[in-house]
Amino acid sequence: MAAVGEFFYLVIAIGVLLVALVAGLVGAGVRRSRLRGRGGAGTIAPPQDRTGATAAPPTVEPPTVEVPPATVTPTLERPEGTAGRLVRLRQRLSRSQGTLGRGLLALLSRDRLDEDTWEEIEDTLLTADVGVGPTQQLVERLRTRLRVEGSEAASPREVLREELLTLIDPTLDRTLAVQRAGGRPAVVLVVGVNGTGKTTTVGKLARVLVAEDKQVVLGAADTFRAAAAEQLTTWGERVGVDTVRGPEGSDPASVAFEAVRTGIEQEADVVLVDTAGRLQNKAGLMDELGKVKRVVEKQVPVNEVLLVLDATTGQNGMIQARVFSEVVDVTGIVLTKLDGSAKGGIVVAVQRELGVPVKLVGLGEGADDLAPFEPEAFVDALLGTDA
Ligand SMILES: Nc1nc2c(ncn2[C@@H]2O[C@H](COP(=O)(O)OP(=O)(O)OP(=O)(O)O)[C@@H](O)[C@H]2O)c(=O)[nH]1
Ligand SMILES: [Mg+2]
Repeated sequence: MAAVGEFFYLVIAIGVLLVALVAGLVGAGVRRSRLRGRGGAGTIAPPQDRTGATAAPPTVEPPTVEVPPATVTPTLERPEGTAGRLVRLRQRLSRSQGTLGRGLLALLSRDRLDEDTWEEIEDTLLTADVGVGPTQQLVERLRTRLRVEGSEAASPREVLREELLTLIDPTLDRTLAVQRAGGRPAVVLVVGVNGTGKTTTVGKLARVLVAEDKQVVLGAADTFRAAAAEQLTTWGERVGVDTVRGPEGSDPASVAFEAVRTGIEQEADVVLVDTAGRLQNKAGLMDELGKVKRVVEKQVPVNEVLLVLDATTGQNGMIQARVFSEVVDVTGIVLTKLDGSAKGGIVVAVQRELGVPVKLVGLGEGADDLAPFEPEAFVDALLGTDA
């Protein structure tokens, strides 16, 4: 009986051992799978890169950027078409620039073109900010033509018109790169010193594009002031265009990136990116604009970099133009406030300086007071209507 009893205890002991072993194994398994569950997401997922360099689209969404839903209100405005805008604005142009054209014409129409007269012609051109080089070139050509052609010459108005046109160069390509390419939107970066009219230009340009039935997205990459994004959003809302924005002080490059991502998603034709002008020094400017461009180009090439210059700032504007062109590859110039300046000669000077055409001109604070720059219409406005 004792042996049976011992055997019975042995069986119980083995049973207890087996149960303990099984329980231990299961526990370890659970712990292992828990560990896997906790550590997996953090170690396998790609690094969270706000710029999206390596991440797949669903993981790059920067949490700080707000994309408002499309705001289609019944009060949408119908912007004016581009054709004939400069014609409508011609009167405004001739009011501001007429002194230059009419002054030159009066001088050239004198019976005797003596040295004093030629000097006066030079002064008139320099006062209108045409710049020293182009002024000398124009005077030289006018003198030669009037001397060589003599009485055979066309009227002074004709000669002046032709020579001014040559100076402005009608052969330059002034079209804006705003076509979708490779199934992706065109990207336009708008840069310039503060107060020159960048935000206004982005707003007006959005209207020009909407009038051409283009689908537009705006990016408020001026994050210095909340008011800047607000200003741009208001422009967009008026014509049913979405504005992508971030909180005040957020990274401009990530707002620009998000705007382009939204543009791709919405299959937009164009993404217009407004930037800040309030930068303390050139190094800061270089860093910020360079970064915005680089980050955007991880998705789509930047087709157009428009430099906005205030025509009333004269030589200062020229200095700004130089600084910006060293920082980014400017592809076009927008000359604003031509309605408030008699210094339209800056068109010539800035084109010479940068080797880049003036593509758009701002002629007032009205929503549709932005026009494609047309050399012929500009010169005609300068010289006033028919002789
Ligand atoms: N008369 C006139 N005023 C203009 C023109 N373009 C812009 N403005 C005015 O210039 C002022 C400044 O324009 P903004 O578009 O805010 O300038 P900004 O470059 O965005 O300025 P920051 O955001 O401070 O860098 C506004 O009062 C505009 O109405 C123009 O072609 N003619
Ligand atoms: Mg602005």
